[in-house]
Amino acid sequence: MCNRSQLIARSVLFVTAAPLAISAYSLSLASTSPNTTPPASVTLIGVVRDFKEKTVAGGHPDFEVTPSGGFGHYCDNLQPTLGADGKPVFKGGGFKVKTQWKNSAGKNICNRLYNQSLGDVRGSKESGTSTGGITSASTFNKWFNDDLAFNVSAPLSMTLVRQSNGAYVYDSATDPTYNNSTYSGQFFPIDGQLFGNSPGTPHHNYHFTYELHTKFTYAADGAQTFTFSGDDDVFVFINQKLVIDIGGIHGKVEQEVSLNRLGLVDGERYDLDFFFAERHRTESNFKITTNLNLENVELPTVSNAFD
Ligand SMILES: [Ca+2]
Ligand SMILES: [Ca+2]
Repeated sequence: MCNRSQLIARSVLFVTAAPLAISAYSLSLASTSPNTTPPASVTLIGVVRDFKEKTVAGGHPDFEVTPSGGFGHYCDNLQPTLGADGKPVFKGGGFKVKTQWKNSAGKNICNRLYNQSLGDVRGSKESGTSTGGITSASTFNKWFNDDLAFNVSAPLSMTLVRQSNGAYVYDSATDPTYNNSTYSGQFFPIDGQLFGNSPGTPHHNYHFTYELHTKFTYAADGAQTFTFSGDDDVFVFINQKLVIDIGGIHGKVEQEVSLNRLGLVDGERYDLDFFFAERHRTESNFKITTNLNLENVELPTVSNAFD
């Protein structure tokens, strides 16, 4: 096993942000005067888990699979509340999205948050149910939990950069690590690492998941939003409730959550738990946009990598 300092040092292998950036942000949190200039960037540390596709030895059945209903955006395959262990729980019985649920501004929203009184536009479902290529609760449980039979894990940092409008953005299309001819703006954080790259062209390490736990303080008058755009599956929980549900294997899909919909208490701190899966070559798009002041929480535990 590695000690904590070794893990921090090694995490830098995968990221553009150095731990120094984390220290700078931590210092800024200590000073909470309203006149404090917001940090120019926020670095959050999560866990990446590498998988192999279903057809190779040691492969996971949910990776590089074709869902029974075909490729596309699926919803309602998870329990609407995080499990007691802080991980999402599969329930099945979900559906493939035919047309998106939208808010009055035309932004896609999670069907669970539909509220006619807010001017939302109701979406529609394809007929029947489908899990979106998730085999079972047992296989889904491996996505975000260490299991030597299926995955290896490592810390992975992500730096959100403050924009002129005050929003923080992490976008693989513009991040210096990926905005080049090698990656073409695609999110491949573990190329040449862990299980290594998949065969074929383009030559990348596909088939991985990313898990991030962070906190923020709710401001009722802050017009706070969190938006994800990308592929494949993304699930976001705020205050343990599912608020972004972009399940399935699909091209780039965006969904936004307005914090004012969630019944939160002004000035209280809440958890935001983020879960991503890259399940199908060749694209991997990843963009977070938020005006929340996300806080880095404790260094995640990784039990498998580098032992
Ligand atoms: Ca992989
Ligand atoms: Ca993909």
